[in-house]
Amino acid sequence: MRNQGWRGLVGVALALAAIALPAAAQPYKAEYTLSIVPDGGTPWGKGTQLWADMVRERTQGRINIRLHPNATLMGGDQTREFTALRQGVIDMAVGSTINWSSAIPEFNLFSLPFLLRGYRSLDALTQGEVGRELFRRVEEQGVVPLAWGENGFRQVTNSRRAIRAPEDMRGLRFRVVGSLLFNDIFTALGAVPTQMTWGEAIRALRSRKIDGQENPITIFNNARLDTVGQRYLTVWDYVADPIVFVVNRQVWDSWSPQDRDIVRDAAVEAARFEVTLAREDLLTSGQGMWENLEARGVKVARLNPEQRQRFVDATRPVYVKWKALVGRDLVEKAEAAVRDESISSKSPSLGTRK
Ligand code: X2X
Repeated sequence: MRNQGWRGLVGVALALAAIALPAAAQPYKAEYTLSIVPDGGTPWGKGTQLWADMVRERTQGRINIRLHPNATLMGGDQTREFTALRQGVIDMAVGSTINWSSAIPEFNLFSLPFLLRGYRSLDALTQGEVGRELFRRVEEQGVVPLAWGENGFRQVTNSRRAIRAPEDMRGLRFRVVGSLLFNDIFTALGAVPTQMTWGEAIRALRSRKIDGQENPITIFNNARLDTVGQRYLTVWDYVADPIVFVVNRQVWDSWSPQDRDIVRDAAVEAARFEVTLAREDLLTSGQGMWENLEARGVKVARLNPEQRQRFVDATRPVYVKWKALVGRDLVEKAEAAVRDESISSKSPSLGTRK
């Protein structure tokens, strides 16, 4: 009896050790890499830096994170970021749903043309069941998602002429990001899309190899695209680009439960700050945003409901094709969430960016 009791205790001790060992076996790294695609001066960059700073401070330096902006950890190729993260080449990232859509096709949801109607509808997706489902997809790929941030609603700019109708885009050469959905949208609108990384895009705009691009206003301003001839901007809010704060699974598992809590809480706080900065037009300091652009020689065009509808109609076949590719169930859930939101807030439609 006594002998058996002793053996039982050993068994329990071994079992406990087995639980504790993997964490103990993986020591903390001296420094963790944190990747982002744009410049550190963007809202995306500032929010990410805040995450790193809060974690370093709250863990008393146990988790020491270095931010690597401008996609340098992937040699500029932003579409490889998620794979590098999965493989542990990168420890952490705050990445765009567009850039990661090659690994997670469901992320193309936010790029379905004209699905979204303002910030509230975007929040209804990321903060609701759709957001949770997308986080499960990320988890399944061996990456730990912690919080949603935001690059922003993407606006179209070019150096040639004002765009108020699909015909205005005919023949113009646009840089598009790395999902074929964007090629389809721009082709449907009669334009000539070319896929490039963001670094290549800035160079191609400067040398006038392309006529235009599409990005949120904060990215436009950070890169000062007005100084490379991008004189026409159309506010069309055709897609939005949420970003996700994540950690590689092995790295996450190597941290103590307390440290994981610190990293998660800091991600949530930093993401909240980041979204506030990204929605510059809602900030008092950002009220003059559009006027500032005009003062720098950028002609800003806004679409009225009829004009917007022509873009919706022209891109409808693309929406239908990609709805099937993203997953009909998920898209229908998203459509219902957008509809419910617009009924509950009675937001009219276009221009309700609150
Ligand atoms: O490449 C872009 O256009 C950017 C910076 O917005 C993304 O990373 C999706």
